[in-house]
Parts: sequence; C-alpha cells; structure tokens
Amino acid sequence: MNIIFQDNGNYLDEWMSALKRTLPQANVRVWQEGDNAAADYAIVWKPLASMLSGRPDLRAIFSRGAGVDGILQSGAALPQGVPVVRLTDAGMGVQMAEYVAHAVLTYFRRFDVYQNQAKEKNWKTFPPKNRAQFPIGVLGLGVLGQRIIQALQHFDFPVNGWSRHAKELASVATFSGRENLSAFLQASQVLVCILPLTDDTRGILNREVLSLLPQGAYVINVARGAHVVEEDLLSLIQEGHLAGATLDVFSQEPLPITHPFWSEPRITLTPHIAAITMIEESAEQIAGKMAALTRGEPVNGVVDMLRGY
Ligand code: NDP
Ligand code: OXD
Repeated sequence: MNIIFQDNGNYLDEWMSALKRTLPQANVRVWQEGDNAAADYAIVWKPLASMLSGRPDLRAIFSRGAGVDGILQSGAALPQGVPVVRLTDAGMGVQMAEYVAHAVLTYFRRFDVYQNQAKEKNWKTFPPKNRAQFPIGVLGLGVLGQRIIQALQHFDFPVNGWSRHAKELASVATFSGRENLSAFLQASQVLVCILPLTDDTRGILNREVLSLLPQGAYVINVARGAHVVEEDLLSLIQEGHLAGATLDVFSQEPLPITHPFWSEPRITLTPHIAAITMIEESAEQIAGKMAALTRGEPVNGVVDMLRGY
C-alpha cells in the first residue's frame, strides 16, 4: 500500500513514526512537488492543488483535521468518487470542551476582571449573574458541538443549538435552518461557533446576524476565521452591543501584527489551538478507517461533497 503524506512543516517525524506504528505494512512517502507516482491514499492538511489533482489511483483522501475546507477549497480537481475522510473527534472533542467551558466560565464568573483587579491589589466583588438567564447558543451540532454542549450542561447552563437539519438533543433547545437562526440568536447570551466552513457558512457572523444577539452578548469562535466578518464583530464590540469575544481562528493566520483585534482589550485571542490534532490518536483513526474501507465497510467522517462538510 502506497501513501503520500503532505508535510506542512509541523511534526513530520512524529507523524512518520505514528504511521509506521499504525500502518506497518504501508510505504509512506512525503509528497514533493512533481511526484505523480501512484498512491493508494493521501494524508493531508491544506494541500497544494497539484498534490491531489488528476489522481484517479487514490482510494481515499484523509484530512489531518476535523475540517476539510483546506482540501475542498484548495483548488484541486479532486478525483471523482474518491472519498474525502475527516477526523472525527480523535481527541479534539475534549479539548474543545475545555476551551469553550474555560471561555464561558471566565466571562460568566468574571475571572478576567478579578485577575486584572488582583494585579492592582483591588478587593472588589460583583453580584453573581443569573445562570438561568445566561443561555449559551452553539452553532453546529456535530461531533465537536455536541461535546461542547455536554461540558456546558455539566455547569447547568441552559443551551440552545443550531444545525442544518432538525435535531433532538437531551435538554437542548434546538433550532435548524436559516429560517430559525434569528430565534436562536435572540435566545442566546453567548454564541459559540463550531460550524464547518462552507459556501453556506462563510461570513455567517456578520453585522446583521450578530446584531440579533441580545445587548451585551459574548461571542466565541472556535471554527474558522472566515465565519466572522471581522470588522463587523469589532465595531459591534466597540459600539457596546457585544460585550466581547474569545477567538481562536482568524481570516488570516497567523493574525497580522497590525490587526486591530490585538489591541482590543475585550477580545481574547489564541493562535488556533482550541483543539490540536493528536498525532497518535489521529494516526490510529486513519489506519482504522483505511482498514474498514478496504473491507468495504462504512466509516465515519466521509465528506458529503455537495454539502461541503
Ligand atoms: P461536524 O461535521 O461533525 O458538524 C458540523 C455541524 O455543523 C453539524 O451539526 C451541521 O449540521 C452543522 N452545519 C453545517 N453547515 C450548516 C449550515 N449551513 N447551517 C446550519 N448548520 C450547519 O463537524 P465537527 O463538529 O467535527 O467540526 C466542526 C468544525 O470545527 C470543523 O469543520 C473545523 O472547521 C472546526 N475545528 C476547529 C478546530 C480549532 O482548533 N479551532 C479544531 C477542530 C475543528 P447537521 O448536523 O444538520 O449536518
Ligand atoms: C481542524 C483544526 O479542523 O485543527 O481539525 O482546525
């Protein structure tokens, strides 16, 4: 079995040894520009179009992340009928749960305010917020969205969820489709975005949509930077409609040093680390999915090319 692996400059040795362990029979080679030799599988993250274009020999393309926008939007003429398979959880769910719970609790319990006060030796308390009046809205009810919700429910927050198709989830007020987005937003004091980036969701968090959140709402984006119209988010914070935001992803990464987000104190930034790909778990998942596909069995995370996720 021949596998081409795209090196994006991160953790190549770790990936190679994990793949050697999980796929001992495979010949894994690092793809170089101009390498058109046959391959059964490709393992990629934001590949060059030339790596995947015109390769009818491939049996599947595996993403090294949960998102596949970097593959579908790479400009590659993907071989017809070849499945694109994403990571499903693979150790990212718990990290997302930690990240979002941390951001929500920091804002809800004012830990950031108290931390700043402590630097000034300032002993001042604020009244508690009412949890029942602090519903959290999660955009995206897939693998990661549901794991986030599980963590938030642990702290007894009321949760709203929005997805493309109607869903029933225990103790979650669910909404689906664009026609119900306004009702979902109006009912959410914190907005968490964990959607895939597709033609339907690009720029979804724009002025019109974010203005539907209640006055003083808080935004957490752990999905993709291009979900947010950044100047709209910033101006809604500066105008006081939104209380602030925690952002892990940006339309340009690394975030340029001149970007105004850096100097807005109501925005907390992290460098796309909300859920980091766990190499060992991911290599095991990919190997398991290759074996299942070879046996003709269905696997989780096969991308629907029409939906784009
Ligand atoms: P899933 O495919 O499991 O879930 C996607 C969810 O989004 C589904 O509930 C789907 O609805 C919903 N959705 C998609 N399109 C629409 C739409 N147009 N309108 C309403 N709902 C929509 O994905 P994951 O949970 O595994 O991952 C989500 C994203 O998280 C990834 O695509 C990636 O971009 C991001 N991510 C970010 C990371 C980080 O470190 N910042 C790390 C890992 C992932 P339905 O259920 O009806 O199909
Ligand atoms: C992913 C990511 O999609 O890390 O997995 O962003």
